[in-house]
Amino acid sequence: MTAHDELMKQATAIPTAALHMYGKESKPARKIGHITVVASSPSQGQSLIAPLLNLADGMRAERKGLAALAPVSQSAATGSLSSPPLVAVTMGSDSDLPVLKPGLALLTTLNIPFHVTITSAHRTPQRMTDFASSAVSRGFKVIIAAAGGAAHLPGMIAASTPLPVIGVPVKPSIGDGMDSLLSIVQMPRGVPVATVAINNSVNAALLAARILGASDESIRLRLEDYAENIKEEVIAKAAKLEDVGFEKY
Ligand code: RP5
Repeated sequence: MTAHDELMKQATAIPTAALHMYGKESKPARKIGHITVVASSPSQGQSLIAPLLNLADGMRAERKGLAALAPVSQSAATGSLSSPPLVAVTMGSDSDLPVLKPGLALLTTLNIPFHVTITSAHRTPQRMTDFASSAVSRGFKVIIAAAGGAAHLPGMIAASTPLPVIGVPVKPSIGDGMDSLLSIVQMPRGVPVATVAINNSVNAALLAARILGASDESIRLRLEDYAENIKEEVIAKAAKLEDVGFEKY
């Protein structure tokens, strides 16, 4: 049994899939066939092919001796939403996670499915490159990348994908975070990284939502609701301040 037998088996189990094998001998990285999957919408298509992509990623990782990238449908990594993740959120270290949590919570509130993982630019460079270069085929539309210190992760991710990348500069344990900010924002021309303020994962989530909302009306409407809510919060605070005075507020 060859490595791709399981892939062929799973593909033929999809009623709307057709398998086209070229009759070539199987070798690493050689294209020996392709699979056509017919679906009624892009999201249905992504759901159908997600198990095949996960399997292919796992086979590739095993061949290269790497830890497999987490499957796109893994619920613990994708928040509480079951549809295929549109936003990939990655960070250089689990020590960045507390900074990202408010942004992840906001993506959940906005009903935007996301996938969250760790890809260190200097500790796991191959994993980072595999993650970025497979982001399009895994169905992601936007990437949020957080890093601190010599924060090269967002730029390196942007170098390996055509998707928009939003960088979150994380304030390190030493210093004020200006090193992270400048490392991410000062990308040389040709490889852009949209950079938010230091530790501002909420703005990263909102920017990702705005990018998706440009072509998705339901996300755009939820963003309008969000803007209305924060406006009302300020108006209520102003009314209270004017009512009770600054000392009692
Ligand atoms: C960067 O180094 C990470 O993004 C993190 O902000 C920083 C420190 O990482 P740890 O030493 O806490 O793992 O790669």
